[in-house]
Amino acid sequence: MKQDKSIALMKRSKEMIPAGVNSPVRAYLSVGGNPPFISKAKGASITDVDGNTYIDYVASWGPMILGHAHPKVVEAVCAAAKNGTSYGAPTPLEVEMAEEIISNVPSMDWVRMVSSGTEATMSALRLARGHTARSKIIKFEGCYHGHVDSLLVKAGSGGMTFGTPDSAGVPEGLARETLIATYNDLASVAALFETYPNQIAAVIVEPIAGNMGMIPPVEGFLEGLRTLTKKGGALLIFDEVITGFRVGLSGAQGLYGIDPDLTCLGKIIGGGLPVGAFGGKKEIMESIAPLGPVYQAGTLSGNPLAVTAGLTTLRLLREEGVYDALEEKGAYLAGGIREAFSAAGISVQSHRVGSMACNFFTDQPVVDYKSAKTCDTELFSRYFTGLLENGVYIAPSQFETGFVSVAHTREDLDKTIERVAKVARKLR
Ligand code: HOZ
Repeated sequence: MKQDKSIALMKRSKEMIPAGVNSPVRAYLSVGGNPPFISKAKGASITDVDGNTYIDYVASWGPMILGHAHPKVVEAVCAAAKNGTSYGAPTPLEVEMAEEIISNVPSMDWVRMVSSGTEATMSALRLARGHTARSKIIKFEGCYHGHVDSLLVKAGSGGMTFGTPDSAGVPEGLARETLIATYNDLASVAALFETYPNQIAAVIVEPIAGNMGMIPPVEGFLEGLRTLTKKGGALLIFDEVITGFRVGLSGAQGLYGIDPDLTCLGKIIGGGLPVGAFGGKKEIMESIAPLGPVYQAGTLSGNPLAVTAGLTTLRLLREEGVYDALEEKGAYLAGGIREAFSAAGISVQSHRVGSMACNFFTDQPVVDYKSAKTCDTELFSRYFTGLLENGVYIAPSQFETGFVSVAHTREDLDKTIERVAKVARKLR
């Protein structure tokens, strides 16, 4: 694989940008090698500056559910840009976006747009604390909710990949307010409610964990969280930044039939532009400024370009059969990959919900952080490098999720399965 231009760019970049990248996992430190610098993407393919083209399952870490540069999204964004790119004032587009979100996600009576998933979780936490007048929160080991101080405790994603789940720079006093429970283990949550009565403002959870690899909730886990939070007077916050509009129009909460108090969204609702949103029950959202005492604001919130890309995406997702097709493609690919691993005699735990999937290189069932950590990350690195060299682009970490898009064709999926089989045979 030719990489001269990417290597030269990395060299230049490292002179100015920490590790040459603007987000840690992109540096490829855990898998080795030089990250390809991307110059363009179209449909299910992504192309680097050296002219290598890959079948893409990163999908910009989730947003590109329609594939890259969808003609209708591109056209809408170009048209919107001609009317100006930011006003810092209300726009009709934001009203349409709020209607679109609320009509699809029944637990959200009200919503506010922000500019990233991190901003959404940060604001939802502050709101939960302000609304309940309590300061402690419960999060799950290995869940990642953006790089919010209170949430960078036992965090997944880059924290897990690089062995730094507790970030330096988070004041001890703040970290103490973050209580850690075990994903898929209700007893660990119940114990915290017992130890800290009337002190817990909220439980925040990825209803399908997507940042310690992809781990679905076990039966009864989310229902149990709903019961425990109600009983403990705490809010239940669903971080659906990854799962929102990914596993269905009403996200994981629709899939599993749960009614959280607050929901955080991002990724897909921005159609590939920077966006986030948080929302939920009206009586809680009324605490937000200027109606209530919880302050939250943003110069680029509701940005017309981002909202246009998001709205166009959401409307296309509403078309008949989109999620059935995603389910079908996800199942076909996961089935083919499972067979390829089995034929090669490699033990993996294959997880999939709709178009989200992950293969853990371990023979143990993976249900939480501890079991995810049993993976052979060295083997994953060899797998990753093999796929990259064979034109398949997956996330450069065992602890991330892969995404299939509307744009992946049967031919793309077959090619992928073939290449996985080839790489898997060499892993033994
Ligand atoms: N935290 C993101 C994955 N869960 C990575 C984002 C990026 O590097 O673009």
